[in-house]
Amino acid sequence: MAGEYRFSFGPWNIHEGADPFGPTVRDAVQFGRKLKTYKKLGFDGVQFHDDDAVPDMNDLSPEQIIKKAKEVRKMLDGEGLAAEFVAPRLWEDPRTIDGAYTSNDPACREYAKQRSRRMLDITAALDCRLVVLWLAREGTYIREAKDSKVAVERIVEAINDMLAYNRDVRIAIEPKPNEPMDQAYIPTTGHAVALSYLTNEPNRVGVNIETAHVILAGLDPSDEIGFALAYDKLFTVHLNDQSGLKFDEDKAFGSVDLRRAFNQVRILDQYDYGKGGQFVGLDVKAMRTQKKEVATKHLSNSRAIFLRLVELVRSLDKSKVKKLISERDYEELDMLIISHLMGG
Ligand code: XUL
Ligand code: MN
Repeated sequence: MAGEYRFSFGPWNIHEGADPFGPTVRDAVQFGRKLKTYKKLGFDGVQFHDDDAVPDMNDLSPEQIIKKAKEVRKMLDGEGLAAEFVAPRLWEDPRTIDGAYTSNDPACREYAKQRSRRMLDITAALDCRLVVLWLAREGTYIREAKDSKVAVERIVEAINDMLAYNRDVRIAIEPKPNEPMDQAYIPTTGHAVALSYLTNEPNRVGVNIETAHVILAGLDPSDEIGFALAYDKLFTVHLNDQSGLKFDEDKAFGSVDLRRAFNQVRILDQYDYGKGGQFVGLDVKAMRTQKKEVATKHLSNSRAIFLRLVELVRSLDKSKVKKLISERDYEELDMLIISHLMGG
């Protein structure tokens, strides 16, 4: 059963434990050493930010960037790994303080455009066909700071530029309602799907649904997945968990609400997620309290929980479910699911 799904995570998921109120608590793990842990933990795909692949890329020429990315590609080959996606890191540079594609400053918007093109060069050099676009600072702290109609048009323009620049990629927008901004312009799956139809090639633009982001928007992750599937827009997922409406926690998958995780696995499995080559992507953080030697358990545990839930999804008595639905006995259906999750 385990072989039916392929899993991925990003190198940022093995991290030093800094948070907004405290410094790092674990030594940094060098990129090459991180790559060596993937297979051991049961993962086949690597998610990249552009500068995870090519650090300090702003100081390099386009040719140097491509050369470095090709070296990373060789490292991946050596480990038997694939690059699942590349995402432009558009939230750390001083030129992205007020947003990237939606910045009010034309010079900053130009920086974002050029950086996105370099990201696409890296994507090609890694032999990768998927881009993830987390629109981190494309929003506002106060509504009056930007024009929301113009902002959407600028995001569309930026996506069109990327679609034209690298014709091999598809772009998965990763919606998030807030953090770091007070209010993001593309907060939900529905916004991302609608935006795709404003672009020049809607069939090349879809979504990456992250559990925690959906919960922060007050929505249900499995329903958001269903919405994206109905539009054939589910290009990838970022599974994790989240305890209520607070900062983005990126907890291990299923660790807060097992039933909510079960329902995400249920809809993915029901509609053959992964059969088209999609990875089960995780975006999870180790607790800050975790010691270095055991700071990858959040990854292996999330994967194990996903696979245990696949078994539970498949062993659920479908005819009983059908019967209870036809009788409209949802109290009994509720009990059936809870009993099943509790071991029968
Ligand atoms: C931020 C987030 C990002 C994206 C990739 O909340 O989830 O790490 O997944 O840029
Ligand atoms: Mn994410």
